[in-house]
Amino acid sequence: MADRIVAARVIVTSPGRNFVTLKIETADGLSGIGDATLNGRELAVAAYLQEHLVPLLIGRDPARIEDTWQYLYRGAYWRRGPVTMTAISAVDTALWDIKAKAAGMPLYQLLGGASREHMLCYTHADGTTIEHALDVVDRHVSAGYHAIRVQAGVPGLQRIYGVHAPGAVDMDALPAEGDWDTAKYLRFAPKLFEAARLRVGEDMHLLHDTHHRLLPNEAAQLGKSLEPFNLFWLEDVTPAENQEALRHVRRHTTTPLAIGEVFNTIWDCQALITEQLIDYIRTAVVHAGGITHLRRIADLAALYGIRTGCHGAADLSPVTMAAALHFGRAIPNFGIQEYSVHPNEASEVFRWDWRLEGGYLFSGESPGLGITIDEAAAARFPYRRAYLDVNRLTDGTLWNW
Ligand code: KDG
Ligand code: MG
Repeated sequence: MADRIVAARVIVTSPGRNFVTLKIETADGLSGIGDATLNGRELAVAAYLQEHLVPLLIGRDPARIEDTWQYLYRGAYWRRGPVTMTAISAVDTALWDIKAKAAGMPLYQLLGGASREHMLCYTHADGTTIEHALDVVDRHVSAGYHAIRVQAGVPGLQRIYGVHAPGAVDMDALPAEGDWDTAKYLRFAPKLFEAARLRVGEDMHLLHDTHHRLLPNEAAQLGKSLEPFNLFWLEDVTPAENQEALRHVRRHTTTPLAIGEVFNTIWDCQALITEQLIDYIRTAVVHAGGITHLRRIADLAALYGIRTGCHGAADLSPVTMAAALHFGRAIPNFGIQEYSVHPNEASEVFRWDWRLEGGYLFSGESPGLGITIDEAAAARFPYRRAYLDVNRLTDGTLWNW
């Protein structure tokens, strides 16, 4: 008789920052976990899972991953959206974990086996000034990284997300407000990258994130002005609810473009991919429907010479990183993996077998995803509300963050 799901639990914990994890257990005594963290809206996904998906999971055959995905996606009637898709991602990831454990294989083997032994990754160098950012760059170079995302404070602006409070998560506070002036930024960014390129030489990969703050023509100007500094990619130059906006950017610059950390489904990037408007797709296991749906996106991207660059900020839990590394190891069109160190306390709650070595990420070899959650340790770090920032133009207009 086929195995059955007998229990599914939502674990909300805050070891340095909030993480939501779904754990599924089977009658055969196997268990699997999936990340369900939607930064700043964590409890919405926890409730969606607890109230709506857990009752549907009990009694299902854990081996029927595709059928379960379709059941939860089509069966909701209300398609797509970050809350729904993050919840589906958690179920999907946990079921792949179980299937790989049942097979006695690390997940990448089930996905077709290794296409590579290690994954190129990039980490963040954030500074309040160019010199400050370059000091952080120097530290990353010494640590062996081959690719670095560089962000710096723009003179005249008081508070820019990720730059003026690097690494800090302000628990229990209302959203912090950043300020933004596009003209100042467009004048400043080439200076930052001229200095960064001079500092690191030709071989180091440099990346930059514009965090959706530009209009399409401003994005085109930025791409053009950064061409002399040979960026690996320029990320989220403009919001992409309107995918066609990227046509204008693409026509005017050869700087490689990456987009997609906020996308939830293949439909969000269909035109970007099929019209070859981007070079890297940033969708992540946790927010874009799990391994099952991310593979569909990556396969479509592969047809058009577009590679992956999965979102990997520290608010995506170590469970997502484990899944991303098995995924990245197997697919033919892996590009790069974002890597941001998790808070120290996270390693008290999660134990994983992936590792960083010599500036590359390695997936583990234990069966499944290679990560477990210690529920007693998780209980020592109760949830605390924490919002993402908001952003305003200097005249007070609420702007893209
Ligand atoms: O929760 C939002 C963060 O993950 C995001 O702001 C980080 O832009 C980001 C990136 O590229 O890692
Ligand atoms: Mg980003």
